[in-house]
Amino acid sequence: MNNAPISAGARRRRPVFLLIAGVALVAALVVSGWFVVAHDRPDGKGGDVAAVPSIFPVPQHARAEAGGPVPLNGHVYVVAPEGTDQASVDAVRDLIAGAGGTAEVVTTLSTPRQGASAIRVGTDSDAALKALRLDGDPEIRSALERPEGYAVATGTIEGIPTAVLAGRDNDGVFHGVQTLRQLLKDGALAAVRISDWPLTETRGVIEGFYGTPWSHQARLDVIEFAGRQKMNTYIYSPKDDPLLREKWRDLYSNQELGELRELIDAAAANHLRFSYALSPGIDVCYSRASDLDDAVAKLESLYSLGVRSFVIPLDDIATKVQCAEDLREFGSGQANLAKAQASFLNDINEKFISGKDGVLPLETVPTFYNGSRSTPYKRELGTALNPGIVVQWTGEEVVSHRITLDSAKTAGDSYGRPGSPRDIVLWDNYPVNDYSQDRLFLAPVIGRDADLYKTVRGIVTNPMIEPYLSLPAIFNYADLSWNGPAYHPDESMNAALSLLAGPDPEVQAAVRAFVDLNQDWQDDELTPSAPELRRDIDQFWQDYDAGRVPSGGLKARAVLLQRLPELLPRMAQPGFAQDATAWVAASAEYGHGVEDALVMLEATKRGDTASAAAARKSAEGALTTAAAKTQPTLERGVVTPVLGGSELKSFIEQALQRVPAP
Ligand code: LOG
Repeated sequence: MNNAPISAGARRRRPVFLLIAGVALVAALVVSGWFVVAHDRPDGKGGDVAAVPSIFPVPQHARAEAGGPVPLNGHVYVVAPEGTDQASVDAVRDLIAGAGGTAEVVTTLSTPRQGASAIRVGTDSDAALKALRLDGDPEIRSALERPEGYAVATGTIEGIPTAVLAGRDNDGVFHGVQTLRQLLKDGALAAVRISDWPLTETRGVIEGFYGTPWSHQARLDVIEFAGRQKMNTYIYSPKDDPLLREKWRDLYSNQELGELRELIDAAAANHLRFSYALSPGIDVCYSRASDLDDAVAKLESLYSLGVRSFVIPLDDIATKVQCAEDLREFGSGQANLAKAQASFLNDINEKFISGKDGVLPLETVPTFYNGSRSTPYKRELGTALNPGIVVQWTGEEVVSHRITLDSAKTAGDSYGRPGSPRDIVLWDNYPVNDYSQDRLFLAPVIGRDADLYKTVRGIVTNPMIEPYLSLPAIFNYADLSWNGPAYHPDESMNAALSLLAGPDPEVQAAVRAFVDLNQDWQDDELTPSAPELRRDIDQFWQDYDAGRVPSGGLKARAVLLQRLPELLPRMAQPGFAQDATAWVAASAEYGHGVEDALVMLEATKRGDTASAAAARKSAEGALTTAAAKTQPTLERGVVTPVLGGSELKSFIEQALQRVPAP
């Protein structure tokens, strides 16, 4: 895979197969708590903060209003002028139905019936805001001046309780609906005044990993989830889809085009841009006219399906030009590779992107896509590449544990021209697990500077091979990229897990116990492995060694883990449990083993050697069963699911060592 500069030790657990593949390549080529004390309020002014429901991503400004809530469980007018975004109107309707009310969609409303309420939705809300005497509100004005901005305000208009949802544009309206959803409780919308907008232009998911690509259904589900969290981008770039890389020149069959169209339409309905990433670098000849034509033809086929955003990733390819023509035209060496790539990308930009209406700036992933310091490659690319082309960058490392504003700024300079930094989108390699497919990364996203938005154009997350297990991190990235300064990893993760688990407290507890086991991100000290479990284990040994009756925490956890296979499928998002099947089964098996170990220790203390021996046998059996290879992978066959730092396994082994074998 990557033969670009992966610094040694950057990814300690990166399996050998990926490195081998790389070498081969070179050679060949919340729901969340209601009324939980609120969020950051940059304004820091008045209002009953405690009464604002938690909203994720955290809005720029949110305050409670004095007027009462807006009931949605009776007759509710949805006042949506002609041309109002249909997806938003539909979502508002669903919201009202969910609250037990009846929606009546109208384009204007002057004499509402008494006892009804209204939601006024649209991009032209001056009159409605004026009726609430908010047309001069500076925060609302700010929101409505910014792309994707929106405001939500409640009060009384024409004598009935009304919520105004004003969008700067249709995206803003749609984001506002997602906020409304979180304002709903007991059939009514909380009385609030919210002014909100995103701090970064591009916020999304890049399906950019090696291994089994996501299913069509998973993509549709992730797109919907991302839209609800106010993301705006899904980049289609699975490494193991042959038509994107190995067979990049081939055009899609009609059936494939049909599926792609469905994704593109779903993205549009959820206010995400579907961004198509064509990776010709494996065997492209940068100076060959027919290769340029083939690339453009492929992009055209996607354009005609409605795609308006394109990426040409050149990561994980040979670090030198490969064909005789290129060698003649550009010469060998890394700087010359940059020259060749810039020439090819500039041509695509000129021939395809710039002539088309409504197409977003072309993006690329350089072959040397990490590190911020200037190098001959970066300098050449920075100078030669059209300044309008955006560069995706992964931080100082391929998988970067920390990403700072300074480093992102330096990268912008290094990939740009003197005095004119390049626009950078952060391709963030978390929670991707293609280099460690036996593990899950379920810790919150940490270690990214809150003010990255000051320099990066956007942030996209490269997720795990397991789509539904990636949703918690996607939720975090939505929060981080919308409003970095208000992003709190634990609060965001807590809200994400509540949303995915649904309301059942037993299921909530099960999800959290499972997530606790999968915190460890490459030994990062900010994601300590299984913190809750370790607390229980430490407590147990303290009690045990002091001759006290154990407090029971570890036993209760072991019992809960055994119930995971039954509890997790009851989550609001059952795909999470489905994706986690192998890890859940291992957790349950270890749960058995821990309980057996506890029985064994206790029986030994009592001098009941027969019971101790039976429990030992059972614990040993659990260790064997849990070590079974049960998780299928694309390139490595079936692997043993690993849980964090193997704390459960270590506990059982330690217990077995403490008790003399019969
Ligand atoms: C690949 C990516 C892969 C990731 C993590 C980039 C730009 N490219 O080393 O497809 O998922 O590492 O293994 C990569 O990150 N190359």
